[in-house]
Amino acid sequence: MKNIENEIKTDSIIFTHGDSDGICSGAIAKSAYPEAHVYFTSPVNLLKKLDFVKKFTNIIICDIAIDERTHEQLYRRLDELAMDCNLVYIDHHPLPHMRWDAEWFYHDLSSCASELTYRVLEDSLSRDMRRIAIYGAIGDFCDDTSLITDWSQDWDKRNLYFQAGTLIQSIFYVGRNYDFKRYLIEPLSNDTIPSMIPDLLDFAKDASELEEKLRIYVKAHVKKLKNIAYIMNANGYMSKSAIYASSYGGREVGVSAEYRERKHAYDISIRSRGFADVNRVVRAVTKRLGGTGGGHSVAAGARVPADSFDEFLHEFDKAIGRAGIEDIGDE
Ligand SMILES: [Mn+2]
Repeated sequence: MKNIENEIKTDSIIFTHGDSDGICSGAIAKSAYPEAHVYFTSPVNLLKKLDFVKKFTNIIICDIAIDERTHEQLYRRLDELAMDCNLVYIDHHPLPHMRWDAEWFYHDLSSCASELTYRVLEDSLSRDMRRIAIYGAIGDFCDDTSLITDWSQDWDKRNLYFQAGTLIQSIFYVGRNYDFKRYLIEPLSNDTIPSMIPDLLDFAKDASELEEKLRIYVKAHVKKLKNIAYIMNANGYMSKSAIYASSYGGREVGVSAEYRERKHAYDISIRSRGFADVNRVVRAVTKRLGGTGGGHSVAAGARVPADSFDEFLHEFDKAIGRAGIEDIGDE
């Protein structure tokens, strides 16, 4: 990524997130701009990457949340780029106390980025690309919108779920292997079914076996507070162990935490059944305790210094209790 200008010979670029919704959004964008190069990035790195971007005709950004600390600089940079290129920024994450009324900014909290990308670029897409949007929606738990429900009826749902599951499980399996994720974008952008993409069935099978071991581990070791259930150092897919913590702990909110020695901090994944807006709650609690956190209302993440972790758990538990009753009104 450092030599982005030297590397890239085309005039279209796509930045997207490395999870299943981001990969599907990227594939849909690439179907509209087949010559585009695809890069994976994150909210904190987007601005840096945009500094390398100069002479592009099309810049498409999908599924990257707006970073709270740099949103003003980011807006200025994007608006500058939009003056001489076709810029499209598509996102569905909650916004940090700002509104961007720019014509290049497409934002909707109620659907996944893949659905939004299809809607924004629809005129350049085959109608069949809707099923890639459906895979992304299933991956992001956003498959109950009216459009996704409607589009799903054009397919045999049973095979659709099989294909979405194959894709999503293998994306878990490859973790941070961004080269593999980039490789995936091409066949998906041509609407190749995931089960026909080499390696995906094996990866999905292996991921599912690892998940099954994880589920059994969480079932045996989950701990409970009043409003949350949590699992420590499950050493596996964190978002999945948070779901199983909620299930086997019998609480509305599940938390999975793993100690990171190099950072002397805990990485945390949180899943809610909808009882409380965990994005709001975790932002408020981590702000008080010196960590960072955020995400969506039903799925969020955080990083908390190791010395504050116990306090975090108890404060978060209390705040979830309050948030379930009333809006806690942070910030
Ligand atoms: Mn997403």
